[in-house]
Amino acid sequence: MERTFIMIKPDGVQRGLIGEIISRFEKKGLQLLAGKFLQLDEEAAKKHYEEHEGKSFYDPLLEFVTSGPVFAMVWAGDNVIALTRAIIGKTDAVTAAPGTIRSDYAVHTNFNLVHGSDSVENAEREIPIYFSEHQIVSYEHTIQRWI
Ligand code: RTP
Ligand code: MG
Repeated sequence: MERTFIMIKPDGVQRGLIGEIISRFEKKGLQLLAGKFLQLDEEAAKKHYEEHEGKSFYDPLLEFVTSGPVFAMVWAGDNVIALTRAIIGKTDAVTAAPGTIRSDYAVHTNFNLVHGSDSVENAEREIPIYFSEHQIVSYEHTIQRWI
């Protein structure tokens, strides 16, 4: 089963959207495998966003994601990476499709509420930054029969 790393960013937490965001993934029929409320230190943030080092938005991005608590999760399901990216919407709230999280709730690219891994390689690289394997559960998801 494909896995992905999802993180509700500090703006999503502060705006009271944890439940709303989790609800969208739950209602889709995806399976929650792990969840953790934490504040990122600079080292973890740098590891997470290493692919963006040197870009113009890198420093503000690090400052933003370390500015307050985040809610980190692992979700699973067939095509979970593509499905969660579709539910989240494009990076820029202006071009994100209506009905996506970023279109419905975000205004600026810099504060776009939620992160989702963009490939299997990145998901498997990001998950261990936040979770050890024993913190990730494995259970029969009975809803799978219906979706
Ligand atoms: P994320 O990694 O957070 O899920 O977002 P993403 O894939 O949609 O976008 P990505 O290109 O990976 O960029 C990571 C985060 O950096 C900020 N960003 N700002 N001002 C800009 O042009 C710009 N581009 C990216 C956003 O917060 C984005 O989510
Ligand atoms: Mg990304």
